Amino acid sequence: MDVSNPQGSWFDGKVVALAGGVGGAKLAHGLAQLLPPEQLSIIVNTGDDFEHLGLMICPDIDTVLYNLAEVNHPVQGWGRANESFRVLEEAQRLGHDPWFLLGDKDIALHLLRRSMLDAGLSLTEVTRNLARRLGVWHPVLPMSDQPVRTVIITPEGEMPFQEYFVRRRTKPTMLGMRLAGLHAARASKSVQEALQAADGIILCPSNPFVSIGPILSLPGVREWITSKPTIAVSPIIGGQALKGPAAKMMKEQGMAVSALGVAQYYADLIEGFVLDEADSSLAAEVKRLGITPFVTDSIMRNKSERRRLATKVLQFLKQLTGAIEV
Ligand code: FO1
Repeated sequence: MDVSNPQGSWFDGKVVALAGGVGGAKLAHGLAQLLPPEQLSIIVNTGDDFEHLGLMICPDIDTVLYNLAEVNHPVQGWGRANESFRVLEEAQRLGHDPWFLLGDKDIALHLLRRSMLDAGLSLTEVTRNLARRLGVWHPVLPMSDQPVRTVIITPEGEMPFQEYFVRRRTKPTMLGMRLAGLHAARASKSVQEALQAADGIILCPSNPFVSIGPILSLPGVREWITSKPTIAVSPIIGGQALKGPAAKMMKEQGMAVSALGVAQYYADLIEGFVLDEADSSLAAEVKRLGITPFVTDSIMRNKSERRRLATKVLQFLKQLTGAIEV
């Protein structure tokens, strides 16, 4: 991975990115093309994790790992490229309902994770081990080593996140959400250390509720973030989410479905906000919130566009950290 920067450092100091889902993984990959592992840590949502077929599935961790390793599925963003489904096909033949698509290569990773968790390693240790096996050197940090599980509250009752997201394809109205296990969870030691050492924080273009929200809910995390220069990249462009149900969820929560709505949601955490060119007309309103807007093309269609957006985001963060006294 080319991390050379002949003009000097892309950023002076350490950057922490908060991510979950495909949008977050794409920007994390862009940042990892620019910053060496000592300068970039990625804190990942584990609220989507669940036990399935005896395996521990960690979709957001795996999406970040696969994207950083450049082995992700090129279209869907999650899962592996050049995947086969022999195991799932046979499980289906034996009567299993294959509502959650697990490919053979993906299952191999889940088997290794299962065996390491069973041997008593923490999720942080297991993720570090899996990252190395995939050739990923940047710290990919699960937000917590204790289980925190996102539960979506719908008119039909409560649904575990993957039940709502995959099996029900986000069809039920989201009335709210809760995080089961949060009372007994804390940010992992590695997450705490990364946040304490951070010179700048980036909230990736991930779903604010179900991807970034669980990380922010852990005790102390909001306080660390507010004490550091922080920017967010809008996951909403032109009133729509590029991927996933963020826009639908915002509407159902009674929020403005726009980049401005996201800026308002993060208003007490961020000093800077990255909006797409399609939303340049909202920049003045973002400014009125006391947040510095930065308008750029924020769509990441390929590897070089991930790197391009990451470059812009780091330049913006650098400019803001110069202006903010920490
Ligand atoms: N998303 C789907 O929409 N359908 C699936 O069958 C599916 C399987 C899957 C398997 C492994 C994995 O790591 C992710 C998977 N995802 C699937 C994506 C995942 O459920 C969501 O993208 C995240 O939880 C939302 O961030």
